[in-house]
Amino acid sequence: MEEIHVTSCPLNCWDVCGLKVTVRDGKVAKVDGDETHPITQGKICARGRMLKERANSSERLLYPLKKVNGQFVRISWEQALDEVADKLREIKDRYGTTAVLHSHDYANNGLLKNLDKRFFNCYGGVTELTGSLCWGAGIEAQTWDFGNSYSHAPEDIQNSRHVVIWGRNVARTNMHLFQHLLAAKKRGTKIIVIDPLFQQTAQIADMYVSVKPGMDAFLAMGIMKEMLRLGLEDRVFIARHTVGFSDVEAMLENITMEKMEQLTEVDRSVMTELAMIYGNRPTATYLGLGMQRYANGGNTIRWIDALVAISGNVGIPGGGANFGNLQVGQCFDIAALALPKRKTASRTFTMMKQAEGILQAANPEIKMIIVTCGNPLTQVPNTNLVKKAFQSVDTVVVFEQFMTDTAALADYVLPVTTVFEEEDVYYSSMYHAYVNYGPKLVKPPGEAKSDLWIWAELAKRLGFAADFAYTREEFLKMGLKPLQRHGITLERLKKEKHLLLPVQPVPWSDYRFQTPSGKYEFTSALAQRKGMNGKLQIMYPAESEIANPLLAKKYPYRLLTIHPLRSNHSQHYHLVESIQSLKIEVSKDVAEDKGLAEGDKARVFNDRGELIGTVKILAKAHPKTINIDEGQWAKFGGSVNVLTSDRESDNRYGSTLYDCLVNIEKAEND
Ligand SMILES: Nc1nc2c(c(=O)[nH]1)N[C@H]1C(S)=C(S)[C@@H](COP(=O)(O)OP(=O)(O)OC[C@H]3O[C@@H](n4cnc5c(=O)[nH]c(N)nc54)[C@H](O)[C@@H]3O)O[C@H]1N2
Ligand SMILES: Nc1nc2c(c(=O)[nH]1)N[C@H]1C(S)=C(S)[C@@H](COP(=O)(O)OP(=O)(O)OC[C@H]3O[C@@H](n4cnc5c(=O)[nH]c(N)nc54)[C@H](O)[C@@H]3O)O[C@H]1N2
Ligand code: SF4
Ligand SMILES: [Mo]
Repeated sequence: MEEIHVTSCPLNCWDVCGLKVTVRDGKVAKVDGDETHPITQGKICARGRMLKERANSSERLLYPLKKVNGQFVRISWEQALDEVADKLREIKDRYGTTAVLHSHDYANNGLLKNLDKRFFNCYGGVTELTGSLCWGAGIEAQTWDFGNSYSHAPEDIQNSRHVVIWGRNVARTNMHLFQHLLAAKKRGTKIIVIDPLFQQTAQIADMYVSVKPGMDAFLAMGIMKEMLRLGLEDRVFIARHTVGFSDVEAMLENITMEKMEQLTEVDRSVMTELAMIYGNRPTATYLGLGMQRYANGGNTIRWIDALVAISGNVGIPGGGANFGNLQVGQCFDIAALALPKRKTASRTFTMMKQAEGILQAANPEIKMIIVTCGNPLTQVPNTNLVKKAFQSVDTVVVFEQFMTDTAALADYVLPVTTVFEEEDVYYSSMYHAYVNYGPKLVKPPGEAKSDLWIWAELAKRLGFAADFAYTREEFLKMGLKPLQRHGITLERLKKEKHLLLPVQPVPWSDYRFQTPSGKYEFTSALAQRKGMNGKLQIMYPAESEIANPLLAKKYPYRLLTIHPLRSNHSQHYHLVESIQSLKIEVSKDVAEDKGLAEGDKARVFNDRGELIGTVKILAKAHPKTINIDEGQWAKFGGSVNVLTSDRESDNRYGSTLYDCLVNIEKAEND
C-alpha cells in the first residue's frame, strides 16, 4: 500500500520546508517537497530528503542501553526509567534539583519539544543553559537596538532596490532565499555579498566584498562615515525615531577612513559605493550568523543595524536588518507548555561555557546530565574540555536516535523517534512565518519512543504524573491557544497543512520600537541597565593580531568553521559516505606559505587541540583564512570544535566559534 502525506521538515534550518512523504507498506519510501507550500514551493535540499535514511537506517538506536563495565548492554524500558527516576529522586533529596544539568540545543523545530522544560520545571528546576552557540550575540544586539529581532516577510524582497547578503551562506544554508535572489536578479535588483569566503551566493552577486573576518563593524563604520560625508543619511528618521545618534557621530569623527581600510582590508572606494547603495533606498540587508560568532560579535551586529537605521532602511518595504525573526516563535504559548513558575530552584550556565560550569560547579556539584536534541561532544566549542566535563559526572543520560559521540559517552542511552514517527507542528524563528503540521506517518522501529513519552513516564515515577496527563493533541492546543483569535487552530492546521502566523511583514513600520525609550537606540538603555556600556564601540576579535599579537604570531591563520552543505550540523555525516573525512580548506596564500598542495594531508592545531585532514585550496578566499566545516564525527576525523574557544561574545549571549587562530603544517601521508 502506498500513501502520500504532507508534513514538515523538522531540521534546525532557516527554511522549515513543507514535505511530501511517500509511505509504502508502513515505511517511509520517499521524501519530496510539497509544491503547495507558499514559501518552499516543492523545493527541498538533500538534508531534507535524507530524513528517509535517518528514519530507516540500520544504525538507529532501537532499545534502551546501559553502560556496564564500559560496554553498552540492552535493558528494558522499565529498568531504564526506574533507574533514571531513582537517581533523579535521590539527587533531589541529597543535593537539590540543580545538581542536574539539562544540556540541549535546537535539533528539532517541533513545538512539543518545549515539553522538556515542563519536565525539568515540575521536577523542581535544574541547571539550565542560557545564550546560544548559534545566534545569541546577534539576537541580544538587535534587542538592544530595536527591542527585538524581527525580519521582513520573504516576499518583501520584491520591493528592494538592492539586497546586501552580509555573512550568510545563502545558497548553502537558506535555499529559498537563494531562489528569491535569483528572481530578484532577473528583475534587475542589485545583489551585494559581503563574506571572507567566495561562496556560491557570491557567484550571482553584482558586487562581492571580501572582508577580513571579524572586522565587519569597521566596514559598516566606513560606509556610515562616507554616507555622512555625502549627506545620504535619513535625517528625518534619525531625528524622529532614534536616540544616541550624536554618540555615533562622535565615534565616526575619531576614526579615519585609512584606519578602516587597513582594519577591514577593503578599499575606501568600495565603502563609498556601498554608502551610495544604502542611500539609494530601499536596500534590504540579510545578516547571517557569520560575523557575530566573534568576541566582538554583538557590537558588529549593532554597527550594521546602525547603518541600516541611519540610511533610513528600517520599517520600510524592501528594507530591514533581517537577522532573526523572533515574532514567529512569540506567536505560541511556550509558557503554557513549559510551566516556568513551577520551578523552585534554578541555576544557569551559558551554552558556551557548559563544560567549565560542570567542572567548577559547587553547592551542588553536577551529579547528572540529561542531553536532549543536542550533540554537545561535536557541537559545543572546546571539545576536549567538554569531553573531560561530561566524563567527570556520575550519570549522563542521552535521548538519541543514533550512537553519536555524545551518546557514546553516556551511562544511559534512550532511543527516540524521528520526525515521521510522532505528531507535532513545526516553525522556525529564522526566516518565514508559516507553521507546518507534521502527522505521525509510521511506527517507530524497535522500542524507540518519543521524547514526550519518556518525560511522561519519568514524571509518573517522580510524583508529577498529572502535569503530563494530556494527549499530544491537548498539548498542541495549549501551545496554539493564542492563535485561536486569529483563526489558527489545530483542526485547520491539520486540514490545510501550513498556515501563515499573524506577524508583521514589514516590522517596525509603525516606528514603535520595543526599547526602553520606544525609539531605535544607537546607545542602548537596556545594555546600561545590564551594567554594560550601551554605546557602540571599537572592538576586535579576541584572537587577532590587534587584541593578542603574541597568539597571532604563534597561530597566524584564522579558522572559520562554517555549516556543512550535505549535513545539518552532525546529523547526516554517518549516512553519506562521501563526507566521511575531514576537509581542510585553505586560502591560496596559506597553501603557498606552507608548501601545501591540493590533496596533501595537513595538521591544524592550536593550544586547545589538533586535527588532521586533507587540503583543498580555495580559489577565492580572504588571505590567511582556513575553513573546516563543523559537525564531523570523531570516527570520521573529528569535530572542528577541538580547536574552537568557549569564550562568550561581548554581550555574553553568543559564541565565538569563528574567532579562532590556528597554525597548519603538512602531515605525513599514510
Ligand atoms: N546546509 C546546511 N544548512 C543549514 C545548516 C547546516 O548545518 N547545513 N544549519 C542551519 C542553522 S542551525 C543555522 S544557524 C544557519 C546558519 O546559516 P549561515 O548564517 O549561512 O551560517 P554559516 O555557515 O555560519 O555561514 C555564514 C557565512 O558567514 C561567513 N563569515 C564568517 N565569518 C565572517 C565575518 O567575519 N564576516 C562576514 N561578513 N562573513 C563571515 C562565512 O564565510 C559563511 O559564508 O544555517 C542553517 N542551514
Ligand atoms: N564549530 C562550530 N560549531 C557549531 C556551529 C558552527 O557553525 N561551527 N554551529 C552551531 C549552531 S548554529 C548550532 S544551531 C548548533 C547545533 O548543535 P546541535 O543541535 O547539538 O547539533 P545537531 O548535529 O543538530 O545534533 C543534534 C542531535 O539531536 C538528535 N536529535 C534530532 N532530533 C531529535 C529529537 O527529536 N529528540 C532528541 N532527543 N534528539 C534528537 C540528532 O540525532 C543529533 O545527534 O551547533 C553549533 N556548533
Ligand atoms: S534542511 Fe532546510 S532546506 Fe533542507 S528540507 Fe529541511 S527545511 Fe528545507
Ligand atoms: Mo544554528
